[in-house]
Amino acid sequence: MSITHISPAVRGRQLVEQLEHLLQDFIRKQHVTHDEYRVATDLIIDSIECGEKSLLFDVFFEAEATDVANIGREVSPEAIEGPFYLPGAPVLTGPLNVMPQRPHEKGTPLYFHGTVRDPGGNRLGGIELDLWHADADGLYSNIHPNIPDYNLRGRFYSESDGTYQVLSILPPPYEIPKNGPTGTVLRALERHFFRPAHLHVKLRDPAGDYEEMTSQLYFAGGEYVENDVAHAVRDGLLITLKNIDNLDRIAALGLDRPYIEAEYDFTLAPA
Ligand code: MBD
Ligand code: FE
Repeated sequence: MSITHISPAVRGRQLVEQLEHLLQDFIRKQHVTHDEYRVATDLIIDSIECGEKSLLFDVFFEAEATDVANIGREVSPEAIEGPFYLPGAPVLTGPLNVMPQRPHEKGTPLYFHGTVRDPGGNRLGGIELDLWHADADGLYSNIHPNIPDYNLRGRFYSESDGTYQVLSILPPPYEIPKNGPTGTVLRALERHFFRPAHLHVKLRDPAGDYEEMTSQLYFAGGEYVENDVAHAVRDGLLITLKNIDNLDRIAALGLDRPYIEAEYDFTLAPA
């Protein structure tokens, strides 16, 4: 809100100039040598060339940018997108959507559901949910090798009563690749490499009446929730999981074993 009266061009110039001065001061004050400077630029080039995309930056800085986006925000909070979103995921068929997966996809079945509403509490049908997450080995399709394209990436729509439901598997904590440039930096800092288990989801309104948003949901009490290497967990993004072993409920979802239920309601901002 506060910066909308500045044109993007002026805003861009102000940001770049301030960052320029910040880094110039840093180099002078820290006596950064020419060799050290080149180590830094090589690291950035390597991280992109080896396919880590924005991982290096997202681990260190994306959470701050989403905190800024959430200042004064009264609808569902935004969260970091991370480096591994991919547009064009398969469109699923509801009302019980099933995420694209291999025939015997490893992992505990996950039933993720909830309701999409406007700020007045009215239920919103026809909202697209674009969901992506890691497999049981903590790997993302289209990023890590030997996984079918778009595995565990899918798009589906809220029903006319605003509800959505999708079947997938529960992802484990995510480990930042140890052998890449981002891993090298984390090792040098003596940090661990883990993010808590999470679901990424974008919501968009094909009719254009509501703002697109990017969320990321974590599981209360899970490993690394309290010490995410990307420091991105926030209260409004935590889901309490339920273990479901009732045979009727298992059968109703077409499953053959106990599953985990995760519920999260979204409120969208008018466009
Ligand atoms: C992820 O899945 C992610 O969400 C972030 C921010 C960084 C690395 C991997
Ligand atoms: Fe992720």
